[in-house]
Amino acid sequence: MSDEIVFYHNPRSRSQMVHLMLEEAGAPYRIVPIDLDKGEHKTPSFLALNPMGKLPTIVHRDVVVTETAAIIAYIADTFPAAGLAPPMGDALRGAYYRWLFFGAGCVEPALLDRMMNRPEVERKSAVGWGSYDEVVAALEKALAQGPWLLGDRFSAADVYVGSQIRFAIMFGAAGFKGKTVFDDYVARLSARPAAQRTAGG
Ligand SMILES: N[C@@H](CCC(=O)N[C@@H](CS)C(=O)NCC(=O)O)C(=O)O
Repeated sequence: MSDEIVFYHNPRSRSQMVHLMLEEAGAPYRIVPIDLDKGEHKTPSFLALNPMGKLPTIVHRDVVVTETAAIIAYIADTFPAAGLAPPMGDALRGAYYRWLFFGAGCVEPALLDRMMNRPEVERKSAVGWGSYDEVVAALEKALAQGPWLLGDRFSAADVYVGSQIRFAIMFGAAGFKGKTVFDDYVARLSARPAAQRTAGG
């Protein structure tokens, strides 16, 4: 069976993060371009893969994986030679999971709240991501030592959360833009060869 990952991609979408991850991992892949304007993500054949009709979506060895964070974690584990996930039993595995899941469970909804001007709920204790400001502060603290979320070790968590932070800065999100800790982190990410290979898509 081919080891090639079939990657359904549109550069104007979250699949950009997966593109970066595929390059970081040195994984074999083939891009299937998806034109969102033409609704190619809502065709019966695409919906058979991902009933949400969303990107990113990959197929590897006949297995479909969706959800950006899950795909990134899957690639890290499937191509271990790239060293993008601390192995089972490594103490850093805890921090690795922590920041990957924080990206999906906290950064993503907090950022969308802010970008869509959704009012913050009154009962912060009942909301998994607390508040936008707390999410920003947690990331700032996590990166205070650097250079990466796991300290000296670059990981797939940086691919995911780093891309979210880059996106936040690009859109001028308060708390991210103009803050040295985030600017320097994104500059380190952008200097990586994989980031340069995938710049613009
Ligand atoms: N929870 C998903 C969200 C994916 C998502 O919303 N993708 C957008 C593009 S950035 C999409 O495909 N939107 C098209 C649509 O829903 O019609 C993830 O993290 O991967």
